[in-house]
Order: sequence, then C-alpha cells, then structure tokens
Amino acid sequence: MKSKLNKILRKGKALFLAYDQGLEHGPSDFNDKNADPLYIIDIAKKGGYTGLIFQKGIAEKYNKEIKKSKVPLILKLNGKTNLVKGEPVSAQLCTVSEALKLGAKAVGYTIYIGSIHESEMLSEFEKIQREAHKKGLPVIAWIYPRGKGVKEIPEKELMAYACRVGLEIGADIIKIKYNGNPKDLKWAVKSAGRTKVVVAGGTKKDEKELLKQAREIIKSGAIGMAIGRNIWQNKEPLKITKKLKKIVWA
Ligand code: FBP
Repeated sequence: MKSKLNKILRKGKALFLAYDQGLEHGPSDFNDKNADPLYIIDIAKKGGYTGLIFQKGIAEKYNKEIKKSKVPLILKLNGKTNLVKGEPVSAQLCTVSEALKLGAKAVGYTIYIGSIHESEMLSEFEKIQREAHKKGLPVIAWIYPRGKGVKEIPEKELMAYACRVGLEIGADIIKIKYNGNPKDLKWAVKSAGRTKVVVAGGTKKDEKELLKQAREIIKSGAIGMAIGRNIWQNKEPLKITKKLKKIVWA
C-alpha cells in the first residue's frame, strides 16, 4: 500500500484540497466564484495540491478537467447533508469500483465515532477498506467524534481516540479536526501509530492563525492538511497555498 499511497503524497507529505462541503453544508459556503468546481480544479492544479477531494457527482461531471489537471482524485464515498438533526450518520453514495472507474487514486469515508449509528459506519468502512486494498487504493478515514456518546469527553481524548480508531480499522490516512493544543495533537498522532494523520482546516480563520496551526500540525508529526474553506474562500487562494506549502514541505 505504501507505493500506492505515494500517488497522493509528495516527499511523504500531503496537501489535499477538500470540496465536498456542497453536500455537507449546502451552497451557503460558496460565493459566485467558488461555487464553480472548475475554479477549484484550477486552484488544485496551479497550487500543486497532492489530492483533490470530490464526491461522485462532481467527479463524473468534471472528469475531463480533473484528469487534465493531473491532480490525484480522492473520491469521497459517503456523505450527508446538515439538514437532518440528531445522531449523525453518513450514507455510502459511491462504490470503490465506481471510484476506480472515475480515476480515483484514493477513497475517503467519514465515520462519526460516538454516534448511535457508529456501528453501521464502521461495518460499511470495513467492506470498503477490504475492497479498496484488494484493488490497490489507499483509504482515508475522516474520523469525527460526534453525537450523544461524546458530549462529556474532553477534546484531547477524542482526538487521540479518533486517531487510534483509524489505526485499528486499517485506514491508511486519518483525517481529524484539531483542538488547537499542540501537545494534544502530538499525542493523537502518536496514537495513530503507522497510520498517517492529516488535519482538516475548519471554518475560515485569520491567516496568521491558520499558518500558526499549520506549523503546529507539521511539528506534531502529522503529514499535512486536507483543507477546503480556508483556501477557496480566501480572496487569494494561491497565495495562501504557497505559504502553507512552505510549512508542509519545510
Ligand atoms: P474544511 O477544511 O473546509 O473544514 O474541510 C474539511 C472537511 O472535512 C470537509 O471534507 C467536509 O466537508 C467538512 O470538513 C465537514 O465539516 P463538518 O462535518 O464539521 O461540517
């Protein structure tokens, strides 16, 4: 799996551009420019991203441009809207075979640990992981602790638990959210063992804060970021990308 993983890494590091928010949050995250997937493909290409994360629909409709960009496609296999309240569950929307046909170099899957639906997502992940590995595709697990089960548990513990779950279930890369404490992140990365860790960007933040977090992320041993809104909501996405790359590939 190591050599396959290299298709979405550069010198062992990752900078993925995430663009599945249209499903997860609706178009409220977008403006006139970034609502267009072509704008995102262009940023990924010019910015030298090591992966571009799409759901199946965009991967199908913009396949020609994605292939032309040469940015490795990471196909997200499940998702949900934010319209349903209550315990979160993310449904499978695409198969490993379809992802391969679309030219994906890796697949992604979200698991909400702590949700009452956790077991459904864990067992769906198991099937996906087995098939993906059989077909030579690395698997990235978005592991987000959510739901009633995690309400009382400190963020530090949840972050490390998310990482450990990723190792236990056979993810090649785990995508987590950062609680902002470098010491906690170091422990979380340690908990992931040989599974690699990337960190999500979250809502748009002040540039100084974003770069500070990026430095902490790399220092913790994580291999990079899978970031969306902080790039394509930025007025100068390539400028901020350049700054992030300097940190990731320091
Ligand atoms: P951002 O960098 O924009 O936060 O993207 C990372 C991501 O994991 C996306 O892949 C996903 O759409 C979104 O965050 C989900 O965020 P949440 O579940 O917190 O609404």
